Amino acid sequence: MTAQVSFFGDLEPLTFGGSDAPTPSSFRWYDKDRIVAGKRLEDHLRFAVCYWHSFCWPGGDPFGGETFLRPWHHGSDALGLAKQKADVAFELFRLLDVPYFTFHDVDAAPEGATLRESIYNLDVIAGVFEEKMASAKVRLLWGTANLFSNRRYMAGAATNPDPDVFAYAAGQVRAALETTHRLGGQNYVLWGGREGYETLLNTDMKRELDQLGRFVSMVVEHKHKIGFQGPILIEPKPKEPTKHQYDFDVATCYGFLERYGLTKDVKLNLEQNHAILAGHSFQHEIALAQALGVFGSLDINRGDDLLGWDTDQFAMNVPEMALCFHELLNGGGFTTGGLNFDAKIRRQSIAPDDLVIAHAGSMDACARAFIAAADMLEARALTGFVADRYAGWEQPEAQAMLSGQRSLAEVADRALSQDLNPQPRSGRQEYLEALVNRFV
Ligand code: XUL
Ligand code: CO
Repeated sequence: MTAQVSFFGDLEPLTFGGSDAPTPSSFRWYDKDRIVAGKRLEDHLRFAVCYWHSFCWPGGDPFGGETFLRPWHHGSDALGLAKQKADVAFELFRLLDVPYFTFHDVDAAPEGATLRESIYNLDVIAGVFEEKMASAKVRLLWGTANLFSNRRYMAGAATNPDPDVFAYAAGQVRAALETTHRLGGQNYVLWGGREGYETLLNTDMKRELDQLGRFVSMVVEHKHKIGFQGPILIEPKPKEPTKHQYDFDVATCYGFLERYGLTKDVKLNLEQNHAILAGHSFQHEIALAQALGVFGSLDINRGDDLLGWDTDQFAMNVPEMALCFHELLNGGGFTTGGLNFDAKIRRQSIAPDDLVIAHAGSMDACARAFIAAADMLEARALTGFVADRYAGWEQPEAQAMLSGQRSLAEVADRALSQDLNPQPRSGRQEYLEALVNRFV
């Protein structure tokens, strides 16, 4: 018996079993081959399991240490433990039958004493991944570099007052981007965990934004140089760990990308609970990113309504997700992006199969929500109402106003000469809310 099989006991890969199927051995809603809105569910949802929460986080919180006691966290042979971790990771990918995974450099491979040593370790583990991927279904949705955990990054990576930290970060990102490319990654992610400030008393914000703009531009230049096809994704988050993060939300990121001429190559990786922390809904962030042409991928999770921090729980709220997926599908769905489980089990969920149950439960919730969203879209329940609400703008005179063919004076004169007296119409919010409930 191999190590990975013994970690999850005798669980078999999950299959679709219908709505009465037992948990955790079957999916109830996630029938990956079911055709929904013209495509297989698996090809729509593009699920990814993340390395950091599932295999690296030991279950600690600010008041207590590890609860999980994972065997690969205990021992002195760092590379050997990383290989053991990879065995378990690929076993979970197989059990869940997911098409993708995601990782940070330091999740996969141990940090060395020097940058050179860290890059060597990553290279070794990339070889292990390559070998495993040759006989597995799972592919890489995205890779990324952790530029926030090590104390050298406490004052930022690209935005650090020390240019040598910027250079060190470049060393990590080049290696992580090239590794992502080598493993066939579909995207490359930059989350600016420390790109922000704790206090303006010691911060030159303009300088830091210019540093960040240059850093992201260098990543884009390198991506083209090595022929990496996927987009670079930045990930909005307003706070935590820093008091204020420069990638605050979609609107702020868009302004940043515009200012530094990056909208063509850089898109956004949106996360449910980051949206909430920014004072938005996830649906809002998805809709805005699509409207601005910078939608990339989704980190799926949820926060806790009563807590104001990033709890990264598994997404289980079907009605809420149905509206998000309605937005996603109405905007054309994913291209290179997917649904990455940036989510962790609670620290009391210490049984190995809790990892399986959490992912499977959330995959089912996503599938159920997605099917509802597709039904809603097909029935044009919301889109029909919205189209009708704006129908007046399809009239030739309205189009002329919109396309710049009329001046303010011409429009004003028409309002006067035609004695316009527009009458308000009901927004019918409750009608629409009740309508949505018919689908979920
Ligand atoms: C942190 C977060 C990260 C990024 C990748 O809140 O979401 O895990 O997704 O660095
Ligand atoms: Co995330």
